[in-house]
Amino acid sequence: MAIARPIRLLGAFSILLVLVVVFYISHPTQTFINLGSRLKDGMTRDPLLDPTGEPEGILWRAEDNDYSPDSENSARINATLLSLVRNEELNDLIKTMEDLERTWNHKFNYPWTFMNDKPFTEEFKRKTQAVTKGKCHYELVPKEHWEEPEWIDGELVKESNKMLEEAGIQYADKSSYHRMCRWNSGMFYKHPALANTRYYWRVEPKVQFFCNIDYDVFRFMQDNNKTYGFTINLFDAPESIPTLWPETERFLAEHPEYLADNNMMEWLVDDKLRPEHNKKANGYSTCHFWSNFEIGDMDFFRGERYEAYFNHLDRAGGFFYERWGDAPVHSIALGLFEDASKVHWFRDIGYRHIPYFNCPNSPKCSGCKAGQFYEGASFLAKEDCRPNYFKYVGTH
Ligand SMILES: Nc1nc2c(ncn2[C@@H]2O[C@H](COP(=O)(O)OP(=O)(O)OP(=O)(O)O)[C@@H](O)[C@H]2O)c(=O)[nH]1
Ligand SMILES: *[C@@H]1O[C@H](CO)[C@@H](O)[C@H](O)[C@H]1NC(C)=O
Ligand SMILES: *[C@@H]1O[C@H](CO)[C@@H](O)[C@H](O)[C@H]1NC(C)=O
Ligand SMILES: [Mg+2]
Repeated sequence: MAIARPIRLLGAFSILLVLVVVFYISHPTQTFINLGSRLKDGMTRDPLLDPTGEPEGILWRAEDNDYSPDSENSARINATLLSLVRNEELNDLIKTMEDLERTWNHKFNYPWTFMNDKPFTEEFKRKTQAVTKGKCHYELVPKEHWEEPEWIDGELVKESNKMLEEAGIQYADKSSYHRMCRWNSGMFYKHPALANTRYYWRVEPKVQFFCNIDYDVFRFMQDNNKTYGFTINLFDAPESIPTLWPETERFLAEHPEYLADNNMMEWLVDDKLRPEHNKKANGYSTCHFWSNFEIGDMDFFRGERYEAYFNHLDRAGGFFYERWGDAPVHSIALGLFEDASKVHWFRDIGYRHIPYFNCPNSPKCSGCKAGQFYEGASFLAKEDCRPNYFKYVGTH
């Protein structure tokens, strides 16, 4: 019996449709990751509620490669876990190290590098090395990387910090906090001990990790040409950075050639989600990658564009006269000078630094609630800048 051509086509189409549906139902993770692009209507629902798997592409696994701790020819690349930390934070650091070793590093045995403006104690060295099979390095931060540069006016710092503190800016009157922010902005990658290292994963004491990660995260960065990976995207306190954006604009006017073609400008200058923030920060949305977590390629920071930008900011003095954080500084630089495709959201890395989370929906995770962004007072919900990031840059 002859079947009319349109009916035959319809039949074929239906079968194809069923196949597609079956494929998507049986591959929920991939389906979601394939949608990893812009959320044009903003974030109507937290993407972390959807099933999250591993990123696409070839992933290096500990079962298939040599990641044994002492191997000379291991599959490890040029990378280290990196922590600026004080001796007094030892116990908090150990808990964090145990988290990261359990979920990831006991499989890959990457080295740890600890940095401090004061010498580490023997107890610190003994107890940290006991947590990992990876090699631990203990480094002193040179004074010239830590202390205020000579052009900073001490009297002016005191006065302006007093005013910031009165305006409610946390840590504004702690000189160590300002130094730490400047060091994380423009100094860490200049430490001689890191001269032969390209990638770093920044780790702070007290942060938590919740999900098993079964691939070499550093290799992932290298293989996919990623410059920077983040977990959490936030608004900043505009009072801590009133002149950061104006200085940035001045720098850009001198160096328009540094602006990347596929940059993240819209995310940096949005004035719709929190107009007051943009106004008080003089044109900057204050949105940033929360830098207590970062996995990065130090070649970016060591490159001409970032170096010139940091030097410009350093001369302007806002690390001390205001309270510029390394988070907005890194974020603005990446947003202006780097191609947006080179920044990666590590949605699969369950992470917490009080009071915020990145907690994916995955059987690999335990100890956090999928899609929970904050813990504590409800005003914290407003600090979430992911809606803008996903809208203007994407969910990749
Ligand atoms: N060695 C050393 N490490 C420091 C100093 N100040 C801060 N750090 C480290 O720098 C990182 C960031 O400091 P935090 O005090 O956690 O700053 P924060 O995350 O903005 O503040 P919290 O919300 O209180 O955690 C942590 O890893 C600290 O251990 C310092 O003066 N010396
Ligand atoms: C490691 O990275 C640094 C900085 O990018 C580079 O100078 C060095 O050649 C690299 N070493 C190896 C073995 O790849
Ligand atoms: C990464 O960059 C190299 C060199 O530019 C290129 O050959 C390679 O295809 C890129 N890989 C990916 C995954 O984009
Ligand atoms: Mg902290």
